[in-house]
Amino acid sequence: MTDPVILITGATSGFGRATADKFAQNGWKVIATGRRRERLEALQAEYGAERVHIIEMDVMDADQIMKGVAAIPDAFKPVKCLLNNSGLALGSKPWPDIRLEDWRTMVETNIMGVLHVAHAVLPLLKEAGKGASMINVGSIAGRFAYPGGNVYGASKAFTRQFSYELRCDLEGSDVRVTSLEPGMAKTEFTAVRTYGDYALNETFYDGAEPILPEDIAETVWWLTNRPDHININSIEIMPVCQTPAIPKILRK
Ligand code: NDP
Ligand code: 8X3
Repeated sequence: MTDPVILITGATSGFGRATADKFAQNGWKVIATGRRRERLEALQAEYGAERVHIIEMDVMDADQIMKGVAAIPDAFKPVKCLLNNSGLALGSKPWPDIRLEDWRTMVETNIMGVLHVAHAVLPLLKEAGKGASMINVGSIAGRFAYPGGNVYGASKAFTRQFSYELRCDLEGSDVRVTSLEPGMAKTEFTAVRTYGDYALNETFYDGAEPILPEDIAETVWWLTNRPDHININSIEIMPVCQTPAIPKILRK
C-alpha cells in the first residue's frame, strides 16, 4: 500500500507547518504549499523530496493553483486529505479605522483562496474515495463577533457555511468535509495582523496559555483518522483561558 497524501495550504508557518511535521513524521506524504519558497524548501530539505512535494503558490491566484495542482507527480496522488488552511487577518481596529484594501485582501485570501483550492483539489480527493477529507480552517471569530473582527470574522463564518454546503454537494462521494474552528493560538497570526510587528507577536500571549500549532496538528490527525463512515461537521476549540464572552450591553 502506498503512503497517504495530505495537501496543506499555508505550510510555511503556524498550524500548517506543525501539521506538515506531524504527518511527515507519521508515514504520510505531504504536499506543502505557500508563498514563501525558502520555507517550503527548508521543509522539503528536512524530510526529503520523496516525502514532501512543494508548490509555491498564492491562494488568491486561481491559475497558479490550477497549474501547481496539475503538476503534482503521480507519487503524490491521490490526495487523501486537504487542509485548506491559508488565511490571515489584517488590522484589528473597528470601522471606520480600517483600510478597504485590507478588507479586500482578507476576502480574496480567506474566501476566494479557500474556494480556489477546494475547486482545484476536489477531483484528487474524490479519486482517493473512502476516508478522504477536506478540512477547512475557520475560526471562533466566525461565530463570536468582537469589535475589530469585522471582515476577518465574516470571512470565517463563510468558511463554516461553505463546508456545510459542500457536504451536501458531495453526497455519495465518500469525501468528508470539516470546518475546524480554533480560538486564540500562538502562531505568526498576530504579527501578520499588525503588519509585521513580530515583537508584539511575542508579548501578545503573555499571561495566557494559548493553543499551540501542535495542538491543531493533533486535531487534524484525529479528524483524518476517524472511521471512514464518520464525518465531523465542525469542531470548535478554545484554550481554557479564553471564554465565549456574553453579548455586550451599552447602558445610558
Ligand atoms: P500564520 O500566519 O502562522 O500562518 C498563515 C499561513 O497562511 C502561512 O503559511 C502563509 O504562508 C499562508 N498564507 C497567507 N496568505 C496566503 C496567500 N495569499 N497564499 C498562500 N498562502 C497564504 O497563522 P496561523 O497558522 O495561525 O493561520 C492559519 C489559519 O488559521 C488561518 O486561516 C487563520 O485565519 C486561522 N486561525 C488562526 C488562529 C490564531 O489565533 N492563530 C485562530 C483561528 C484560526 P505564506 O505567507 O508563505 O504564503
Ligand atoms: C483568530 C482567533 O479570536 O483572534 O482566528 O479572532 S481570534
